[in-house]
Amino acid sequence: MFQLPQLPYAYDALEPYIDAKTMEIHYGKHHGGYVEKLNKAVEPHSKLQSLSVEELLTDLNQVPAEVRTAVRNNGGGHFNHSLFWKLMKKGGGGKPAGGLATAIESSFGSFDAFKSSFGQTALGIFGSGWAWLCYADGKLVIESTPNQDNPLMNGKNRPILGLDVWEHAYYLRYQNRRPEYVEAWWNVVNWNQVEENLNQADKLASAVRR
Ligand code: MN3
Repeated sequence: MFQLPQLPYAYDALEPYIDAKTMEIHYGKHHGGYVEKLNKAVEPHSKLQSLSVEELLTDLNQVPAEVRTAVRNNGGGHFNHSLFWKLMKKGGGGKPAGGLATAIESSFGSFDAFKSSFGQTALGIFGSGWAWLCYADGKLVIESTPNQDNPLMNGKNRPILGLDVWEHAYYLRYQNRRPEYVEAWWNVVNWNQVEENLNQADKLASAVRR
């Protein structure tokens, strides 16, 4: 059975940038709903139950056709949100340091250039989706996915940072003002976690090369 992970902070921890009510509904109802529907989809398929959500998403062709869309949407939703909660923290924001700062500078020229490009990608998504910073062959790239898709579904790029731009992520406080939400979100980014994700992605990539 797939399980809703513990939220690593209180609902109001990200105030005033992300409000407590949004966090409560987003985590409990939306993410909770993806987990519930994912479990329902894999229930008749014991082979799928033994796989991790990442294993499901990286090879959707192994999923029987009649539940593939449900696994894609709800497995994606489960995976994306599990990543997303950890990418934020109370007192986050500022700038990345260490190897992550170096990787961002060498891939985008500067942190500000990265921030502006990532923000443009987030604002350019029509309807619901995600903006991602991904590790790809030793470099960092920005991409976006629609709905609850994840870069892992499309190839080898591993997401290390992601921003949920579904309206459910911001509508209560920001209504239709996605630019204000995106701008505010930088204040809660947990750069230590992003760096940890980068190191993890790098380790996996060198294991494959070996
Ligand atoms: Mn969401």
